Amino acid sequence: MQNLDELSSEILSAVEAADTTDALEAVRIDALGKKGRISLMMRELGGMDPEERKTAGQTLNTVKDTIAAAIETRQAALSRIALDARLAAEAVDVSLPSRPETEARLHPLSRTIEEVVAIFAEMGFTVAEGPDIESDYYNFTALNIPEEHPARQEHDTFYLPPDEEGRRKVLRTHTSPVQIRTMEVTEPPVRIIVPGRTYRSDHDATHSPMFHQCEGLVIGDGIHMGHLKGCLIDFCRAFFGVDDLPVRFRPSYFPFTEPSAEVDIGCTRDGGGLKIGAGDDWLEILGSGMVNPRVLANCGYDPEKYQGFAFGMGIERIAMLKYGIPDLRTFYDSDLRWMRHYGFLPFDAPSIHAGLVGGTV
Ligand code: 2U9
Repeated sequence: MQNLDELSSEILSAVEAADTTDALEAVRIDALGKKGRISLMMRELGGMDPEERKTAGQTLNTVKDTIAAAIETRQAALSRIALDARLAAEAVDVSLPSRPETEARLHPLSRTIEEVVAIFAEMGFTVAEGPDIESDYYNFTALNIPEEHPARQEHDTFYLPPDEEGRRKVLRTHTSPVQIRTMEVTEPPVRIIVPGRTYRSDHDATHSPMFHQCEGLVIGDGIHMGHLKGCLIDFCRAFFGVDDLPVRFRPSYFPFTEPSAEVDIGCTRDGGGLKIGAGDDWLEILGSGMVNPRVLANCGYDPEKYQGFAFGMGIERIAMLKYGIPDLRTFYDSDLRWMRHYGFLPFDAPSIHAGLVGGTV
């Protein structure tokens, strides 16, 4: 078996020397393939006498197993080497500075929502979201807008086809259902703002069938109109960047709030253009009010124990006023020239500390 020892070490050296998967496969075929050198020796066992065949067979099998194991080990090593080479070739230097983005723009509506969120976040509000498709209960009934109430027609609701039981879902006409859903699952205190898409069947220069609102809700023990006024005066001044902006609260009516107030800011229209923050004219910005006790009770809150205030604003409207965008319909045109004019650089995030005012470029 001297020959076999030599053959075995020759093959094992060839295994070690194989530096590609293909070379290794060639060594395997040469040794263990159908016509391989070890396989041919296996065949020769047939011509031996039984005793000799037994010893030679055992030795050959051991050699064969050793070679097979060596091939497997080498294959694993080659795979590891190949993977290391690939990882090195595909390595990304994560410490490189990002490429300055020159083409992309943030839509003024996204920017305005970011600004509103930043201001209220500073006051301790968190953002809540909910479904665009709502049940009649969450969009109307829970908000003290009963069946046959004129508000249901005023809102020009988009209704979906009725289900088997005749119930019609609606595209939410305001984000208020999210506040109802939040109250149902939260114990006071509550301090949320709810930005999102809303839908009403209305289309002209100042109305779009889909538009964006941001509503807010504060519930707690002893919340009163003074909290509402302080919160919304601070918001208006931060949003328009005018520290002494005049803010006026004008009595109004909403079924979900009592008492209710519309919020105006001081402006002037002298000389044709609109200037916010000075003059003797007023501009409506927000609706607001103390949450109607019936709405609190609908959500399982005891109105004797908890009070709250709520408010709502149209995002398109405040964006148009702040950024001088004259026509609401242009928001949805996907016009790249318009985006280059009114859009914002994507990395230019608004913050209270930076004064919120980012430059248009
Ligand atoms: C709950 C209780 C009260 C949300 C409110 C307004 C007043 C309001 C309009 C502004 C312009 C809608 O986009 S707009 O047309 N909104 O005037 N919204 S109070 O009151 C709520 C909401 C939820 C549970």
